[in-house]
Amino acid sequence: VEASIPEGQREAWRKFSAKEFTTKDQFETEVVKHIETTLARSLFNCDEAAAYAGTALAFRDRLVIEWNKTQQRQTFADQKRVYYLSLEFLMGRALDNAMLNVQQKDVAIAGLEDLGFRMEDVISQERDAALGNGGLGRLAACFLDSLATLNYPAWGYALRYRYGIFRQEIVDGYQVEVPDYWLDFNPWEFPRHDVTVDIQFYGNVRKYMDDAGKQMSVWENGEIVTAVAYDAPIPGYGTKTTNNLRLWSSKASHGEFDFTKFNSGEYEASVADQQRAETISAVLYPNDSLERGKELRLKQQYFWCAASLYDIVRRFKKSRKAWKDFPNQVAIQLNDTHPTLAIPELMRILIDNESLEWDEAWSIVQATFGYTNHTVLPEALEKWSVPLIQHLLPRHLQIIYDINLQFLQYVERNFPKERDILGRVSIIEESQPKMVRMAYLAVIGSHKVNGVAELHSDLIKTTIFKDFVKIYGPDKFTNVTNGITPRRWLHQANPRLSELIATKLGGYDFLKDLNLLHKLEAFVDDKEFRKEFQEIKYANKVRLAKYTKEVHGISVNPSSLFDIQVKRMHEYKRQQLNIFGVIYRYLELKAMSPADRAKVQPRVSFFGGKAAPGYWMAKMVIHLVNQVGKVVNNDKDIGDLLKVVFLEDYNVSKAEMIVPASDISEHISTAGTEASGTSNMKFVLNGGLLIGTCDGANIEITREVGEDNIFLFGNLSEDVEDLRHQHFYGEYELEPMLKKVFDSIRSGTFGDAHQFSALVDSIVDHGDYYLVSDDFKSYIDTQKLIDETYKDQETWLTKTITSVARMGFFSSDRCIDEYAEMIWNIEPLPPQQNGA
Ligand code: GPK
Repeated sequence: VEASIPEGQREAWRKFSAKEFTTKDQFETEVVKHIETTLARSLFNCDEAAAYAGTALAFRDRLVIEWNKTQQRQTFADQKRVYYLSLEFLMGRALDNAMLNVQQKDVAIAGLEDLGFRMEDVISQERDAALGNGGLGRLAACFLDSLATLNYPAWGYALRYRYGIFRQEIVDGYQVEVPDYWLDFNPWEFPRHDVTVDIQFYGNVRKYMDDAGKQMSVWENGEIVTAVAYDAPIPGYGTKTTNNLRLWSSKASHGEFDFTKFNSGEYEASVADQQRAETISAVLYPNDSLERGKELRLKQQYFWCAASLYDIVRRFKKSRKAWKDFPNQVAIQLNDTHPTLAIPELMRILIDNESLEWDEAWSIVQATFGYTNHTVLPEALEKWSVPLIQHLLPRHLQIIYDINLQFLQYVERNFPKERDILGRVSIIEESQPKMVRMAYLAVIGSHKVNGVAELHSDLIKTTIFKDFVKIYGPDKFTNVTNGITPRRWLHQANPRLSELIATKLGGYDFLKDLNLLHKLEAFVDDKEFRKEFQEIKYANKVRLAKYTKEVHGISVNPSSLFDIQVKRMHEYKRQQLNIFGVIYRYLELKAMSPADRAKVQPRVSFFGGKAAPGYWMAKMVIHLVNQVGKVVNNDKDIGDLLKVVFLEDYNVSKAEMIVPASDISEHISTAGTEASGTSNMKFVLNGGLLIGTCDGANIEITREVGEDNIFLFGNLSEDVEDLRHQHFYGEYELEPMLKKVFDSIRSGTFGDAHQFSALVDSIVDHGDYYLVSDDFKSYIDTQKLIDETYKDQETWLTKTITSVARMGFFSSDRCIDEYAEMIWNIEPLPPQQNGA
């Protein structure tokens, strides 16, 4: 029900409508008002947490004003919108981002100082919104920033997890998982108790004839869980466009308690029902690139897809347009296969509820959806068992079978001579039990499928989706190389560097048009600029060194070469290669004379990242890093020549401190396994160089910055299969340098060798699937080259500055423009000059 104010009263509304602060005094008025009234605190009772809350609420009010206007404007313009469906949005902190995007941080710094607080301390009070695992979730967050900045009408849809990704504690060198209860105080979300959707599970399908005598199906008698919307404003940078991120929370359909049960004395049963419903949105699954087929996960996926689609369809129906116009109003992007159930769900809505014919419904569905693939790792490809789907979503299983039937008939007509193709491309895998292959359903139900970097997009066409390229032709498949938002990953994370660049380029336009960075190349020989650039890097290293001392009790010298590998712990990302390299370095140092040691480039090896709670091998690597650190950091022979630090609980806000402090960062996945990587882009943009394999976006980074400005090593993806084959037949020898490392582990140098045997054995005895041995020598040689290069600081500096200047391509703005043009077919809607 629309409830607008009558014409006669609107004048008064406009007169009294909320205004945005623009001055320091107005800002302080807002902060104090919120602290005194919203929080019911006073100047005698105001700590940093309260100062944070007051500041956040002041900025929240600002965002809300533009957010409301943006939604009105977009509704009025009635043009096509994009809906980004992602189970993960790794947003990090919101306050700093809001202040910078509305360009009022300076006002707030001055205001807070006046009130007795330092901005840095206030910002650090905020907990990360950590609704994601790693790259996939952070990409979604960068995309929201770019969509708003570029004025695209866009909504994100996700789940409002009560617990985000677990917090990682390191106890005795082992990872311990601690729950992340982030909702205690979250001023950035708005509960919409009036926006609810009832979602059905289980039940049965009944067939009936409609009035016109047509065979229809209806899904009924299921269990109902209610989805409640929570909205968060997403401000663009330097624009008034403020988009919406809608998170669904689950609750029992009958409210707090089932009163019938409650009143009849079944108090516990009534509470249990409520808790079961709330479980759906309770936790983020902490697996990165791994699927485990749990019923609750499937429930989450359907709950979220069904609520989001209901919402999207409801919005479309208000426009009273014909169904064939749906794809002209709505683009839905599937971030990986997690939201693939949206495909059969939209079919169900169109056929069962709206009585469309199959073919018409199907062409609407295909024109609406796009699918982004983020990995070729087999263990990450989602499959759900047919009996599970049958039980939970009986109507959807029928629809999936019908989609499959139509598809296989099409394939059979077009490839009559190919006997095996039907079994290979069928959505249903004929295993025991049968499985639904979600990636195939996503490909079949979408008009475009994209990979996330050039190599990866080529690989999906020749491996997992090879048959589909033959069936649909190559045009259905495309590449959109990932990007990062320069607002958070340059301006916010590295304000001094951003400012230095702005003084050289005559303003901050580069934050909206990152290709402008190329003009920095003109300053590569500018003495003053070089000096400042280097000073900023040093200051960022000092900040990380201070943190390392305070939090981990390890002293590191900021003049050392800072070598950083931060990302989820995973065998394919090969943190084990890195730590084996560190051990090799340590053994070499130990064997040197003091005179030779004096010539060595000092280095600090930083590691950071979470392991999925059930991923034993990844946890073992964390433990090994900590054990090596314990030995190396306390070895008097070594001193500052080598330090090893495991940074606990790596997350977005820590990345903002860590990334700008690197000299070299490691992106060393087995070639062909890392779809893109995005932290690689962040490190280079902040004046660090990379050591990496020819994998993912490393290849495109090399093309942009030039081969001289990156340290590549290792086997190429086209050779990986052969090498694995050789391992399998035992036709290879362990790299002798690596054998030395293993000998030292086995001799107990880093504690009881037994605890690392599975790790060593996976390489020595079990085929070395990730080719650690094959790449080891090349890795060590390249690290030596890095040491040599770093000694010539002027050369190093030239490389880093040149690289920064050449990173324009990797803005997520470029990326979003490509999606908008090639996949979504949407146009921006800039706010008008008059403010409307
Ligand atoms: C890929 F398949 C997955 C996954 O489940 N989670 C995840 O973070 C990552 N990813 C890739 O591993 C990265 O290479 C890539 O840059 C990122 O997705 C974004 O595309």
